[in-house]
Formats: sequence, C-alpha cells, structure tokens
Amino acid sequence: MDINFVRRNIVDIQALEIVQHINNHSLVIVDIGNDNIENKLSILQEQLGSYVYHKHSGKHHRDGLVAISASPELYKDKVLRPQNTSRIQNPHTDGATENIEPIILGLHCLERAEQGGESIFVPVSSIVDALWNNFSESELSPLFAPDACCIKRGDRVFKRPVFSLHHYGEEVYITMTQGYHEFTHVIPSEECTTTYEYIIEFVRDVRNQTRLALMPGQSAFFINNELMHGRLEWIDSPQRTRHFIRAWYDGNSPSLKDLKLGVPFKRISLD
Ligand SMILES: O=C(O)CCC(=O)C(=O)O
Ligand SMILES: [Fe+2]
Repeated sequence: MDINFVRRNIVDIQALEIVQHINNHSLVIVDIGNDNIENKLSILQEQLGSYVYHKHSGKHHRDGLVAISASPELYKDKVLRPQNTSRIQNPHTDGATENIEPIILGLHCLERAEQGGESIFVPVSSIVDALWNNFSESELSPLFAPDACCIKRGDRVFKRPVFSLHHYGEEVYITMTQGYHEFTHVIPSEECTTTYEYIIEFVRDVRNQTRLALMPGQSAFFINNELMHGRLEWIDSPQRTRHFIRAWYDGNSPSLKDLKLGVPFKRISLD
C-alpha cells in the first residue's frame, strides 16, 4: 500500500508542507486541534484552493464545510443522507453528482464514535494495477467513456466516466471519477458491468484497504480522485457522538499549479 502518513503537530507543520505531501500523492494527517477549526480550514484555502460549495454546508456556516454526524441535533429534517447516518460508506470519490468536483478533501475529526467509524482508504493506483492485471485493453476502454455509468441520485440522473485521462505533455495520468456510493444508484453500461463490479468488490475487500481511526483534533487531507475514501459504521454514546467536518477545496492555488492530477497511466494506450 503506497500511502504515506505524515503525523505532525500543527505547531510545526506549515500549510505548504501539506501541499508538498499532496503533491507527492500522500495521505496527510495533521493534528490541527479543534479550537477555531472553521478558521483553520478556511485559511488553508490559500494553499489548497477555494472551497467547493455544497448545499449542506450551512451547518458549519461556510460554503465548503459539511458536518458529518448522526446526531438528531444537526440534521433535524429526518431525511437520510450520507452526512447524517452512522451506516457504512464504502470507498468512493466525492462530488460525482456535483457541477464542480472537489480536488482536495479534508476530513476533520471533532469527535470520534464510541465504537467504529474508522476511516477507510483505497489508492486508485492499486485499483488500476489490479485491473491491468486482470483485464484486457478492450475490456477496460469502456470505463473511460463519458457515459460509462448512469448515476441516479434522488430524481437526478447523470452520465459519468469511471476513469479519466489527464495529459501533461508526454505524460498521461489517470483519475477515478466515479466510485461506488451507498446513496447513489450507479448503473454501469453493459460493456462496463464486469469491470465495474470487479472494482466494487476490490475496494470493499479489507485486504485492499487501509483503515485508521482519526482522533479528535486530527485532519486527513488527500486528493479526491486519487485516493478513494469511506468509513465504517459506528455507534454513538452520550459521551462520544461522532462528529466530523468534511472540507472540499478546488485545488486552484499558486502552490498547486504544478500538481499532476492522477496516477501514472501505463501499459495500455487509448485514443
Ligand atoms: O464519515 C466519514 O468519515 C466520511 C464521510 C464521507 O465520506 C462523506 O460524507 O462523503
Ligand atoms: Fe465522501
């Protein structure tokens, strides 16, 4: 598993250091503390790019921040959403049904659960390697089609590719644009059914996952389309009610201008 962990105190970590590690395709975990958390996450926009708006961001009064909590205090309308249920979320990418996909994600742990709720990570590079090893070029190319998947969320329907290619001169990189999500109904095209089901099985297999428990005050930062994320189901108690803040950044900042999105593309060539 090619995830690097960086555990440093906010006192000696510079925001630029987060950027460096993001540039190196790492999962960055920092002890940022819970004091003034909305301010700290907001200041990071200078390095990680502006917040990407989400319609449920009102709970933290900032456009790009969404509260993740099953507490009835936070989401009072009883609508079941990924943000307010303690059920499992298998590895996915965020924002596949938004106009703008977030490039960089921050997951901040304000409070952990009494039991469970550990974070799950699966590098896209490991999925790509497994696919290259098990399928032929002609079986894989449909995953890049703009209509590889039909996504239904509520009464909205979207067509999305599963993978995208990014060209940087001679170099080609690959990102995942659509991962499995419990709250979205994804129907792969006929040509993608076998490979898409393989991906879902792969990312759900604990042997392919890194699981870790973020502690209160810790934030994890990573690139949305390079590292799939999820979390295990959890149980709250009156003493410990899990509460995370999710931050979406657009990656558009001077310090990230050289960021090559994606994992190196190899072996097969697609026109
Ligand atoms: O609860 C978590 O740790 C992650 C939640 C998540 O992935 C999401 O809301 O998109
Ligand atoms: Fe997510």
